[in-house]
Amino acid sequence: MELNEVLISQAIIEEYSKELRNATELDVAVVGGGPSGLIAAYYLAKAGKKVALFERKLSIGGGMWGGGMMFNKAVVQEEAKQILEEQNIEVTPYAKDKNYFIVDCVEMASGLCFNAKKAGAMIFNLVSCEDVMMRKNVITGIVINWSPVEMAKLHIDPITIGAKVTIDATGHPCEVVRVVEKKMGVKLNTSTGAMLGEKPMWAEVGEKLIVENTKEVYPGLWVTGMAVNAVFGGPRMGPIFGGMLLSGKKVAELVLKRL
Ligand code: 48F
Repeated sequence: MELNEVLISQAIIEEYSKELRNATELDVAVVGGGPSGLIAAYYLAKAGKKVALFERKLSIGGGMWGGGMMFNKAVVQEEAKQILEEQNIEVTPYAKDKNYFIVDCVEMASGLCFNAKKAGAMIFNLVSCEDVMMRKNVITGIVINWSPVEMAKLHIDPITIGAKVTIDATGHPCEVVRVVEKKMGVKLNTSTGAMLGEKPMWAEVGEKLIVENTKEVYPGLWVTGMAVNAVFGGPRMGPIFGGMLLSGKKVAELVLKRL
């Protein structure tokens, strides 16, 4: 068979366009492809919901690849290890204390990405969420553009994705919630109505609060992962990833009840 380069180009353009067109009306738009966003997308897609995940970077995985200070191993605690095992990702007890489990970051990042896709989530890399779509008192979707457009500061209008639910899984910068607070000037579902900001390192408290505060932060907008602690004033926790996984699972369960 003689390979036809034009046909290859046509196949790519047509198939990508078809998928993006399909993603313009979603049950759930997940912004951010770190551990929490991937886990949320996995459980929602597995439950049959129409889900797409949008990630700014070329690679999916967020803060997983680099572990702690580039030592690419991470720790998870007992409560979260089953989430990884369910996805066939190996966790091994740490010799000095069997309550700490070690996971290889490359296996975790690639495994979570693979399984979210296999569960049926659409995944778009190199796409940034720059805004939300609003109706009276509710978020009804997200506004996206190519990340290179954002990086080059090109004057190009974005396009819009409709979603019954939007999940902010953007990690430390909690970018979607930030846009809502800044541009809509509304009260969020926090103790003061405002974003409270992330606190310094305290793993135990951070891991607890991240799960507790995983919730709807404004009608139509939910928050998971490190964005939770940034919005609700919880501490950071460093390279222990159990809270991220548990938060991603919790947001999926809460959203499923709502949908
Ligand atoms: O930062 P990230 O991994 O978020 P997470 O799921 O997990 C946090 C941990 O990795 C780590 C930690 C563990 O203790 O604290 O930091 O909460 O992944 C967030 C992803 O969102 C992307 C960003 O590139 C990253 O891959 N992202 C951020 N803003 C946008 C975005 C945006 N506006 N549009 C699209 N993607």
